Amino acid sequence: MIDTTKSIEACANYYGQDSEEMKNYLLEGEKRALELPNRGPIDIDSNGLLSGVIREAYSKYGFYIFENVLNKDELEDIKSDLNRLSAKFPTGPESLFDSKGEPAMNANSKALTIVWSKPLGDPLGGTQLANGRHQIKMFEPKADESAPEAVPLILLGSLQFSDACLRTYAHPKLLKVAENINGDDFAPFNEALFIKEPGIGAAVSWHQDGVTHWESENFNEDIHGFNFMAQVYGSTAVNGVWVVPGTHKEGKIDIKKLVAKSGSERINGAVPMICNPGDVVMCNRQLLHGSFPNCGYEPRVTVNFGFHKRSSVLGTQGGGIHSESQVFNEEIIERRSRLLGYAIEARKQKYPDEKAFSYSPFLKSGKQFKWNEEARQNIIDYNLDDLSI
Ligand SMILES: O=C(O)CCC(=O)C(=O)O
Ligand SMILES: [Fe+2]
Repeated sequence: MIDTTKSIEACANYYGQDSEEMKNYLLEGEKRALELPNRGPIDIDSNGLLSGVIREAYSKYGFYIFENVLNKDELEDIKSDLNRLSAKFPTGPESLFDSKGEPAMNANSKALTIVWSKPLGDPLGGTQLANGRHQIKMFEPKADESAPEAVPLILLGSLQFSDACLRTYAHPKLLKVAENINGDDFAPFNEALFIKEPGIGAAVSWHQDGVTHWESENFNEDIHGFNFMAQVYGSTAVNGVWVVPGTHKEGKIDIKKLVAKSGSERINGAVPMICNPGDVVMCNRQLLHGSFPNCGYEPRVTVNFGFHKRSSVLGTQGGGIHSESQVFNEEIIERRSRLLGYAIEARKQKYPDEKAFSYSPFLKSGKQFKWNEEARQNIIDYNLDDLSI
């Protein structure tokens, strides 16, 4: 586990008169997180069934930490793509050029690709962005003078920008988990990178992800799907996502009320996701979660990708957060699923000896994919079809 002693101290110091309280919150949260029985390797039996113990813990707490899923090579692969990508980030929110004056990595994108923030800011909290689901504004500590004016927080449509992320998307064990939770005809959601550099990385205010099914007569704990959160550098109390265990079963939560009851944005009972590099969290999208600005010393990059039950998206009017609101029909779901087809092929090219995941809908339709230059062109702006619910 990453030693956070120095980071907790440094982080608390940003919180002025609340610094002692922040320090205790971080320390106590870390302790309680480590006491939860919701971590371990992916355990799938010879029939392809995910262990009942894991399913129960996931259902009880709303998140489960799969340890050691991505090996060193895969992590290095992602890091090297990240380095290449960040060198080609636009110089700011309005810019189409990177720091060398060349076209930025997203210069031709029609879809939204980067969510920016001021350093250590909270760009979503208390705004109407994302359907107003981020109900409160988090404390925004003052970043160092040397910090850039704006920093990227979320990179959307990440599979078109990174082959390493595309390959991780097809990790056979993770897709097997998706199949167990959401059925063998599971559908994609969206993919993103959450980037939280030390001393500048922004907050993601407390929220629940789902937007469309809270009032559904079929409401249940899995109806808004889940996200995998793969940790490239690990994740700590200081830089990681915090969750309130069990809240995925409670319906839509009045976050303002909860914050008032807790006396501050340090919501009672919350715990951080504590991960080593290579761990992958499965997080229910209905779970109350959020992250503080990264005032510590360790970076966090999460390779995020989510999946739904087909019944949750088919025929549903999209929530309009990750894509224009439209009714998701078979055609859109099939089109959006091609990323799985390309990802599985891309992974086979890199890991020919690994047993590849086979996606049931492709078996049924006989659809075949090739990962090549043509496919690469084909996925530009694929995230315009994100199955946002
Ligand atoms: O990584 C974070 O800080 C926030 C992630 C999140 O909100 C999500 O994946 O839904
Ligand atoms: Fe979220």
